[in-house]
Amino acid sequence: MIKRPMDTGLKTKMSPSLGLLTIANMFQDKHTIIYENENIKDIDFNEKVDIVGISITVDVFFRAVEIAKKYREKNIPVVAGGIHITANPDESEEYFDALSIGLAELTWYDIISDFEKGQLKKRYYHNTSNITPNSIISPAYNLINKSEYLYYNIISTSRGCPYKCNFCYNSTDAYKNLYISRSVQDVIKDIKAINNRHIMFIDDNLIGNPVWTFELLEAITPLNLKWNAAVSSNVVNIPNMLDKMKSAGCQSLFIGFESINTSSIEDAEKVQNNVERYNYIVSEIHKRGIMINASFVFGLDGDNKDTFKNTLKWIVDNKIETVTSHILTPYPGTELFKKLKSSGRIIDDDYAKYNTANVVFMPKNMSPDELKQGYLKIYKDIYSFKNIIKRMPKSKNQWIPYLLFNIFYRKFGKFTDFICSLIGYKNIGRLAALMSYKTK
Ligand code: B12
Ligand code: SF4
Repeated sequence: MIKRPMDTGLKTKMSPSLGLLTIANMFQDKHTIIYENENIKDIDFNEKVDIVGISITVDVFFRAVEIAKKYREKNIPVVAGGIHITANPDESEEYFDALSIGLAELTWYDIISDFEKGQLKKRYYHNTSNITPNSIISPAYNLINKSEYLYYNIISTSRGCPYKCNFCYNSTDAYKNLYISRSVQDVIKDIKAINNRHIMFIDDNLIGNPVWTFELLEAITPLNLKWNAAVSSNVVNIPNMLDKMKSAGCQSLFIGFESINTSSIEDAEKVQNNVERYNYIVSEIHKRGIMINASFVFGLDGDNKDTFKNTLKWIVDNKIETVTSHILTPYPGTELFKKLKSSGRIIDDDYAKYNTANVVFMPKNMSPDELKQGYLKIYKDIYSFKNIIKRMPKSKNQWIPYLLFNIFYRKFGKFTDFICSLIGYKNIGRLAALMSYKTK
């Protein structure tokens, strides 16, 4: 993983790859699986293996090519999969023996079967026409070395998103028509396998299918969990949803507000966001004692230099507990990428910079440097001591998780990273969860 200026080692050791653990679970009863993560330790290229699978996001594409080269020099076939390969397969073919385009659940069995027959094909596309909730496979949680990660208590309850914002991987060909929620019983099995009362649902949108969400909330309420999830901002339009979430143990919600400019929201084709209702959304969520992690993206066509100070003011005025900011990044294969490419606005094709901390396209109403500096400054300003104090939640119960995240993760991440290296990431993660949510 390529770190951004504000990232510390904590970011790289945050959680294991559910994509790789999913393919691991598909064959762990038949074959020996070795799960490697070079953010944690160097890859052992001398290990005797028959076939290698790599999970690839855009920022690590070139590193994945280097890794593949080393195995292929030893005649070990390499299969590439994951979001970037799925979104943008055409540029990748020459570097790998096979490409998995889409969900491993719908490609990996064929890949291994063809490999065993010596007939590995170049491309495997997922065919989602017959997909059912039970098609989705649980990750092999048993393979996680918990001491290496800050968190391992992550669950993906779905694939895809019902919305298709133009900057998101969900607007790419392979995901355009895909949104599926898993069976609630399978999700409960994952919760049991994780065996922790604090759970993070890492789906794109936990309320993509509200009927299903109510079913899930009903099923987890008796488990007495504390949990976090990402939802779209129209969560407040669904009667009872927030009440039900609260009573099922919801602690905080990640919401893609993206911009406080209506024209930027239109530019992103984010139809579910209504800027006029942002204050109301925040007050309804806060009223129920749920914290907000607001996500913003800067550089949309409606943004200019003033966007940064206006957004900062909105964040502080609304006492948003935590904020994740990004520079708009046209991931290859997305509708945004196609639009910027066709109008000659892509100015950097080094994918290692496509990690939302670099300007790789020509913004409309700012220079690339103004966008970059504005983004760096707003991050600093949001997490200045003055603004951390101003944003303090009203409820005392939330002070510990709030301060832990704002100060020990965002502000003094390097120090926290150092402490973690002394006493173990898992221990710090557990301690933080214990202090924040009184879980084990
Ligand atoms: C959790 C998460 C993180 C976590 C943990 C990452 C980790 N250790 O895996 C953290 C916070 C650390 C993180 C960091 C970043 N992330 Co992130 N993250 C996610 C998130 C929300 C969920 C990923 C997940 O676990 N999904 C569930 C698993 C089961 O799905 P999956 O990985 O896609 O795997 C399936 C298929 O892709 C396929 N598959 C995957 N790998 C393989 C391999 C083989 C061999 C095969 C056959 C199939 C296969 O089968 C799997 C099962 O169905 C996704 C959004 C999303 N919904 O996917 C973004 C996402 C992957 N992240 C993204 C980005 C950009 C980043 C960062 C660069 C952000 C940043 N600003 O720093 C960094 C660095 C990424 C990196 N190099 O690891 C983008 C990637 C865009 C792209 N086109 O590549 C995404 C899609 C978010 C978005 N909407 O844009 N991330
Ligand atoms: S709502 Fe979020 S996950 Fe869904 S398409 Fe838009 S940006 Fe992507």
